[in-house]
Amino acid sequence: MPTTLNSIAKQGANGVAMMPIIQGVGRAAIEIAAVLRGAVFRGVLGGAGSENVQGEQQQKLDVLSDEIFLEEMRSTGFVCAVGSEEQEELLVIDEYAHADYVVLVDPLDGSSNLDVDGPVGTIFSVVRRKTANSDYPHVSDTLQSGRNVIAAGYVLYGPATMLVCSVGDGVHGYTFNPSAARFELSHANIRIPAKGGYYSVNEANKSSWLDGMGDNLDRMKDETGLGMRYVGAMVADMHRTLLKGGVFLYPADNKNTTGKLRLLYEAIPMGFVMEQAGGKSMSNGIHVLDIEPEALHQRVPVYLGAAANVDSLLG
Ligand code: P6P
Repeated sequence: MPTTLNSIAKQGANGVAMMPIIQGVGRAAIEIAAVLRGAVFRGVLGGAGSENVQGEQQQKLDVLSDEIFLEEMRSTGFVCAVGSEEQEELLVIDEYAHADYVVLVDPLDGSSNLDVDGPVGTIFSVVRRKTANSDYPHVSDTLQSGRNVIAAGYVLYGPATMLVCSVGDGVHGYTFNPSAARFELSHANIRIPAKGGYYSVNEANKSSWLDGMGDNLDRMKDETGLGMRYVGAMVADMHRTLLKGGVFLYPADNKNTTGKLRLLYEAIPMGFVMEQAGGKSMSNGIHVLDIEPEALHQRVPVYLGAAANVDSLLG
């Protein structure tokens, strides 16, 4: 009997909620994957004619994926609010404003790949609210370090649709089985290889990196001899790093002086997964999971991968 998302390990008092929340992520993933497959025929590729809070052009599918994800989180009954890359403010789910959990999400990461049929993903993280259940959820409920993450992971929309997640007991990969119309365990207890793999970075930005990261990368390349792969969608680059080894990095540069990737719904969930898989996640000289968030859309530099490669990179 295949292992499905119903087997999500129970983690103490949180176990009751984690399974329905991750099942909700799975339902959203199935819906989003179906929309992506038929997007070109439904006229939903391309720009939405709007910008997100980051000032980035929203793709129509960014908006649609955000709506799908929010609806599935609402249907769990355990989520009081969602912090989304696509929404400037915290989205409170009013009928469940008393519920215990807050979810952070990048609903469709790497959406600039869509027009060329490249891989994209969804990234999520779950924390218990800080405010009392009797209070109305507040953005401060999202501003928690990665040490408070209860569950996190990502969906990769590639040749297959994979949901990779952890509830704090290792990292497990579930692949959508079309014939059974459900996610089934395909990669139990993923551990990042200590050696080998690739370095993954947009090297075109190298001349504008801050903090001497250009020289650091050259030194790491000499020390490790790693090849390079880069897709331009964090989920795809992170997934390859997790399975094959190496390091994924997005340093701060003259344009993004505090980094490009978002702390709460990119760096922290990916850092949690990487560390649960035996890897290392660093930013500005400390562990990503130790950063105390100050804003919902805060950006940070990230260095995620096998410990030896991250250490070689950061010196
Ligand atoms: P660049 C996608 O826009 C994203 O947020 C991440 O998914 C990805 O790792 C990064 O930005 C790519 O940025 O500057 O290389 O296109």
